[in-house]
Amino acid sequence: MNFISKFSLLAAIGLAFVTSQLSQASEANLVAKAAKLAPYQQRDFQDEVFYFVLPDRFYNADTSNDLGAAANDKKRAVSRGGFDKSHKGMYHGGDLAGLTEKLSYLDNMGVSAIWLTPVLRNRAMQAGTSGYHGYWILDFTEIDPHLGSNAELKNFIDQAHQRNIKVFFDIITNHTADVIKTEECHGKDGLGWIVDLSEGNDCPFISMAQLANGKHYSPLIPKGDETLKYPAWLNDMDVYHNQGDSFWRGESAVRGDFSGLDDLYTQKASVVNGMIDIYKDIIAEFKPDGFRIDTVKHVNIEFWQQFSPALMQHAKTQGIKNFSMFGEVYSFEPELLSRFTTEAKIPSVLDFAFQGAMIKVLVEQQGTDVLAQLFAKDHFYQTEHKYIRNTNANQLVNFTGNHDMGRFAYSLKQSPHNYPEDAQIQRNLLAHAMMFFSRGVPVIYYGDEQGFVGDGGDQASRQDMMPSFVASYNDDNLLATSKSTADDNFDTNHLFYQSFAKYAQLYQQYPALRFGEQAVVYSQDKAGIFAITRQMKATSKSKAQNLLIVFNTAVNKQQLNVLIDKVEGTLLYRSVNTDKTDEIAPLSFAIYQLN
Ligand SMILES: [Ca+2]
Ligand SMILES: [Ca+2]
Ligand SMILES: [Ca+2]
Ligand SMILES: [Ca+2]
Repeated sequence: MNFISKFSLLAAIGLAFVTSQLSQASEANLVAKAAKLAPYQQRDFQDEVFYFVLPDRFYNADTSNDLGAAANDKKRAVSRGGFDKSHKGMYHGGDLAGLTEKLSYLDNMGVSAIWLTPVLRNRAMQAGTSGYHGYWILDFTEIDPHLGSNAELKNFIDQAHQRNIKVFFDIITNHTADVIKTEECHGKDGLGWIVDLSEGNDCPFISMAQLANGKHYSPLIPKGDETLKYPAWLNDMDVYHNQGDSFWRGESAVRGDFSGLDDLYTQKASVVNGMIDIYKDIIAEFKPDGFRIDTVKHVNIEFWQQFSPALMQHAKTQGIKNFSMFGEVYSFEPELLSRFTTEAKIPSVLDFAFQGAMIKVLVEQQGTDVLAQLFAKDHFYQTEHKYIRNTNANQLVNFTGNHDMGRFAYSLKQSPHNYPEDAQIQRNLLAHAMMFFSRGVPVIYYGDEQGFVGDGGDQASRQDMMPSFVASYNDDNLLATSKSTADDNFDTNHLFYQSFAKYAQLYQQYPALRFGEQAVVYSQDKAGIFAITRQMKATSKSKAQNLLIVFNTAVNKQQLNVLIDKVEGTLLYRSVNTDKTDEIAPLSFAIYQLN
């Protein structure tokens, strides 16, 4: 964006900017504590600061459940075991009681909503690793015994609500645990592999065209596993695609098994209705505040068109007025992501495109134009739905890294720029500030607030907050601390914990940071300034507010007079002080209230 266009934009909204007249609000001028949050029942989705956590990796408050189901529990025998604290792919003992015990740690950081990885009962072991992550569900009616009981989940939600914190469940409709095998790939007993695995560990996908020509698999359930799933209709092999493993492209992305996980036939009305009933029951029993939906891209859009409105309506009948849902659509293209908030009628999605832009701008040092180009597509998300609230980009869910792709700190560590630790710290903080203060709802990935780094994605990014016994975690150099993951890492004095608490405070204090319409006022083709305004009209709850947020992604200070020559406003906060008010320090941000 060039100088003229952003100048005219600001001129058009009636701003006069005199940099020398910027008044600087001291820290003391900010309220000492975060603005008092409205009661959770009344809060909007956009009011939340999310914390995304794998309960197994958080805190172990009950060692009696570490092995999962009791040894004499015949019904749940497959949900016993898989416990090995030194193996990154096994259960580590964290549980719902542990999360409950650590609620004050989250509360004090300004977390207002917790998103848990799936907590329903899993098959404990599949192909040499365990269901510690929760994505291998067998029983959609009860909590995995490694994590606790249904009663303990209710207690956790009660305790969170008493602290005015919402709880979101991570739900799956695409697949169940891997129980179904095929004669062609696994032999008549279904217990091994009989195909050539030299090309990878999979059962080749059979396309619709091949099916039409009579080619098909002969699915089977190994002896003894016929009634493992709950509700019972899930044990019927006809409710699955049975077309072999997905190779992640074309029709296989929707109809193939996710590495053997039994892929539900989500085009069948019985499956749509069955899944709607399962999650209606979950809402009725536990009264969560919302759902994060897994593997959305791997289910046909028609499924979501029925599922999403049905659950949103049901939650309302259960008295959860502001129930919300956001989907995981693993794509970096707003064109595709937005199909799920518009056509598929899911209220929101995780903004992978925002995450990708963070990598480009703060790891790869591309120009801040990358962000302007991203936000220029925000209108794709705009829609009006009959049963769910209208959607727009303000409801997207921002994140910097996650449990599949790895942490933002890992992207920095392995960058060819060879950032020293100081630079990694500054870039990590700035990425999180952009996550909080750009349009969209922020999600802190657990452990990021303690400087966790990791060696990559998936298992390598799922470190323990409690003292870890995993050697490949414990040899990491954590950022901004002398601790390692072998230590307890609930340090409320950690720089990142303190900084995120500050960001959360600002986010809650200024409604325009949550609801303000965003306009990009300055970007450039190299690292440097990126500036946005967040403007909101007066509402019954708050006055009109117009904020200017300036980020500096460069390693040298920048002059604000490149932004505009005249601004009259008040500096509300800046992350790094400079001698002059018309400068912005390297890798820092500042928030101004415009008059
Ligand atoms: Ca435990
Ligand atoms: Ca599927
Ligand atoms: Ca399978
Ligand atoms: Ca390591």
